[in-house]
Amino acid sequence: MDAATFPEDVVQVLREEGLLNPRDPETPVVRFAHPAELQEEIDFSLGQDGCTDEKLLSLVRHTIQRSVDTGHPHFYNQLYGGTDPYGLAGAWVSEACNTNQYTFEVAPTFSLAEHAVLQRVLELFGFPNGDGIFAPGGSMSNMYGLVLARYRLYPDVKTDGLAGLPPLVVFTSEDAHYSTLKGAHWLGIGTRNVVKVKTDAAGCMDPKHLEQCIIKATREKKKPFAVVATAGTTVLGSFDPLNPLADICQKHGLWLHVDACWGGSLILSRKYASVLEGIDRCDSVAWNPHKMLGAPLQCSMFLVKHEGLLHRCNSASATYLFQQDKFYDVTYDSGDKSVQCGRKVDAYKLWVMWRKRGDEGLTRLVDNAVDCAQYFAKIISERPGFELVLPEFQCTNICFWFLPASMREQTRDEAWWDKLSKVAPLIKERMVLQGAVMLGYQPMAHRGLVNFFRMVTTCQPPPSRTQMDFVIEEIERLGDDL
Ligand code: ABU
Repeated sequence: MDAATFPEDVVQVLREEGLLNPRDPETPVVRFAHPAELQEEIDFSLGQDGCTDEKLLSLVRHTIQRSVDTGHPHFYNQLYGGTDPYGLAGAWVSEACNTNQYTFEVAPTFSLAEHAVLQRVLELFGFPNGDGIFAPGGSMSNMYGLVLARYRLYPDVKTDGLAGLPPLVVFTSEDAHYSTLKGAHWLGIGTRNVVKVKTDAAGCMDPKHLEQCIIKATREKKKPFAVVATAGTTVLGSFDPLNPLADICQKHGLWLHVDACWGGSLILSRKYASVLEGIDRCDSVAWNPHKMLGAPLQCSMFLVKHEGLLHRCNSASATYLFQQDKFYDVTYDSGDKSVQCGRKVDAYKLWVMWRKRGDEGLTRLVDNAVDCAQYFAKIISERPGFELVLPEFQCTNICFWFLPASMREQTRDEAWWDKLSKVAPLIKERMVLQGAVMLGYQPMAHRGLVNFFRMVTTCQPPPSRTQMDFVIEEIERLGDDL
């Protein structure tokens, strides 16, 4: 063993630990240990002296063994799952090549791969003359939308800052992701200037209420400038109605950004893409293939309809990096469109997956993920003890309560709801300690909903009906005595 061969030794450990093969569903998703126990078990300390390769390899093995196996068929805990094996291979290549995505000069092949992926995605979303950039996660991609919206309205903000501008107001739904709040803080807009628009019973932004909010903000001498719609909300997986929202934004001169980080993958579906109708009328979109599609984390992109705007808004024209007198075609030097300087090669892993599978292969994977989620919803809608939070779900999030036998046929008074709020956390604790399956839970205060489970299917590893049945039986096994 030596430094040069250490990566190969690690690959061997990954193989031995089963991370490079389809998992045996009988193995645990997680072998949980509390932080203090883990610190006892694995020596995380750093100091003057290094260790042997053998010791390091044993630490790596232990790290893997105590990590959550997100590639396990029964990991349904988040809006991501396992990685597409082709994507993982692509990630290894870009990691091994260790370069920076900013110029063709140092990333020739990766720049062309990024360009190819963006072109295909722009076509799919209906932005034929658009532009895009990979960003470190959905929150950053959503922030790009706000920056561009503001820049289009007030280009001088780039040089002069916010002084002299009226208070800018952004609108997003009460079910939307918190990244708009964080973005508003970071961009000097202020979280109080994020107006939460009501959602309807299905969790979709109410266009009428949006228009009322815009009119109210204008009367208060504020400047409405952007709407952040959501295509696939984090908890309920709901899709805001993009055509009506685009009509309102057009009428009032607002930028329409769509946070499609989660639900954007449905653009690839033959059966379910209609939930994204109207996305071609929006100004910008954020999409995370590292979520449903199973590209290795992280893989997030920002797309904009307007040609040249991304560069004009973000460029700083560093003369040591983006020289315009280079001997090659500098249009492939994408770095100056980004807010970052150093930027990981996030496009290549997606390119490898897509090149292998084609649109057809990705479509089949997305359709299967949604089909399985729909099957899960159907089964529990007919199963004693399970209650769906919504009658229908538009994405692969299925939200539900489990009622232990002792709680069925009981009066649903305050004490009953209080008891129900404790059921999901208790089942989740048992679930994690036993390790056979992982799914998430949360309350939804603005809807008056106590803790409920959120089951999420993704493309990798491709889920099956048998797995869905197992989850239902496991929840019954873990929770029926409560
Ligand atoms: N960016 C939202 C992800 C949250 C989740 O995985 O549940």
